[in-house]
Amino acid sequence: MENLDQLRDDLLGAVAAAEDLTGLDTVRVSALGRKGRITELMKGLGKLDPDARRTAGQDLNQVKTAVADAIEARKQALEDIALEAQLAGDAIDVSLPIRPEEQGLLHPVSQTIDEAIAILGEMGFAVAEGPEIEDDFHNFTALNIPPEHPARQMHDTFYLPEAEDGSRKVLRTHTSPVQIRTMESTEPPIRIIAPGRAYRCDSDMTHTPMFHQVEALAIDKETHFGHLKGCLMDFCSAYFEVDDLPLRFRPSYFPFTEPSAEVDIQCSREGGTLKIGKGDDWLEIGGCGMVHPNVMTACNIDPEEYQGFAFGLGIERMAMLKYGIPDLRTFFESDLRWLKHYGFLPLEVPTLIRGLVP
Ligand code: 2NL
Repeated sequence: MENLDQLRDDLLGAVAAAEDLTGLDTVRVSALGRKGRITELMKGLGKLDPDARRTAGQDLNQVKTAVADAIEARKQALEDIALEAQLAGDAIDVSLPIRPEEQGLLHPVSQTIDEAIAILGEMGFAVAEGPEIEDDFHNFTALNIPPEHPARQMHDTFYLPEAEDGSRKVLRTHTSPVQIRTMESTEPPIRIIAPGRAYRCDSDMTHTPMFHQVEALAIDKETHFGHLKGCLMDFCSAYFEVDDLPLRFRPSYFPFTEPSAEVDIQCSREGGTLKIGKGDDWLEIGGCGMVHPNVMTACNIDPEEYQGFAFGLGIERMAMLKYGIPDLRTFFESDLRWLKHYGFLPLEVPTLIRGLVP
């Protein structure tokens, strides 16, 4: 058993030299496996006489334990190294710049509503909101549009299924019911705007079944048509970014205002390009008037004590005119190329520099 020292040194050297777990296992099998060198020597012990067997057995066991311990220690070390390497590979470098992210853009309708709110907000109007599914009273009756009034047919109303009491709710055909609700619940003075969606069963080149309006309402003891004119003039100059933009008020009819007018802005169509504020042409942008006494009464406001003005503008039309969008129907096709072209960065509010700073 002289060569036991040699055998131990050999095996311990091989264990130390193993560079990975597979290599280490090969060493283990060659030493302690079924045909390993130590195992073979163990088998040979039986041929020795008892005294020699005892000493040789003890010596061999020491070698076996030393080799097994060395394998276990090396295995631990190799596993630690492997874990370290994996952790180093998986590490997140928080100093790396982020991957470029898709930047969403604001739809021109949202941008135009934001601009209208900013301008009219600066003039003292608060934003009011209300349901898009309305009852007949708030959408029609309170607005001086009684049953059988021709304006009901004109409105191309979307009706919801009939309720048990025979009443039918509607998709609001304008944002006016928001103002009706405010008048019902608020003591004048009132200064509100109602931007939002409206619905009419109408679809062609210049109409979509869902569209957007912003309406304004001002009620006080001495509110008069001069206030309405001044308000619309200031709004249009700020929105279209044209100083002293000429406006024209054309007599018209709405059931909810008296007198009523349509509002035109001056423009030129020379050479096929539209220029706002120049030339001798006119372009309609909305309607307005003094709130009809019947509307006041329907909302429990005494028309002998208070009077007010209202106006309504079409958002899509305002956006098309300012941003040169030729076709209304493209607004709601959800074409990402269109939105990339006409969309706005979320914090871009170009008109406000001129509109809000005198
Ligand atoms: C248009 C015309 C208009 C109103 C809307 C209104 C609301 C109440 C009372 C009285 Cl609660 N009037 N709104 C008044 C005149 C015209 O809109 O052509 N819009 C695009």
